[in-house]
Amino acid sequence: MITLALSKGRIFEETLPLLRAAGIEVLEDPETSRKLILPTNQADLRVLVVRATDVPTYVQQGGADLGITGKDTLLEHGSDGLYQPLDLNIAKCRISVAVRSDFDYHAAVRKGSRLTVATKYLKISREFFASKGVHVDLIKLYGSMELAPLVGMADAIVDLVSTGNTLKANHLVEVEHIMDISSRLIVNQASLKLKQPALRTLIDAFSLSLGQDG
Ligand code: PRT
Ligand code: MG
Repeated sequence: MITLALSKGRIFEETLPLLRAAGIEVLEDPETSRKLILPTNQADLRVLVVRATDVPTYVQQGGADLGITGKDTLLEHGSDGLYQPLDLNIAKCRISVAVRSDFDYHAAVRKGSRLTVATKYLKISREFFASKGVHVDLIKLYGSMELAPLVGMADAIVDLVSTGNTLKANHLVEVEHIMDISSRLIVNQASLKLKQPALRTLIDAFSLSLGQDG
């Protein structure tokens, strides 16, 4: 049995066409089903539905043989013991610094001001600001980071941006583009050895449907 960990929402939606191209159909819809283990049309492949931030943990611990996760989640979590054969180029966005439109971020940086930054990406933020030599106090949030500058809790946020509509709706502007983000296939290294033929076939099928060499 091969177990694939996916999160509901955009990653699941954008993974379906890749699975379909490999001849795999997930037999239940995670948005309507209450099941956390979904069967597929392949008797030896099942899908686990887990929180996006838990996908690397499931794969690392062997609860799943492989999974699909954002580069943001992977960088925050760490990728020890994970084999990363493919960038699937799905769920694309960027991770950026944003501030209230009336806050002069570049002037604050030039002056060497200490900035308060709200984010769920502590590691990415710490590394980014350290590389710029900017001193920051980080506030960990689990969602709706956009609120923090609006209520005076932070000077800036570090968050994912795709269309930019969420920032715009909250009168925030992007002032730094930290990095581009897409989702990766991650594989448990022990599984790769123990279940080599089946996993290789699956990785190759993903790779083929992307039109790249794996
Ligand atoms: O939402 P939940 O708390 O359940 O979990 P999650 O946020 O961890 O999962 P999910 O499914 O929302 O995101 C999973 C992965 O999708 C992320 O780790 C990213 O790799 C990727 N992804 C791609 C995004 C976006 N695009 C995205 N736009 N994840 C989140 N967003 C959010 C962003 O945080 C912001 O609130 O959408 C908002 C901005 O979107 P725009 O289009 O208004 O700019
Ligand atoms: Mg989300």
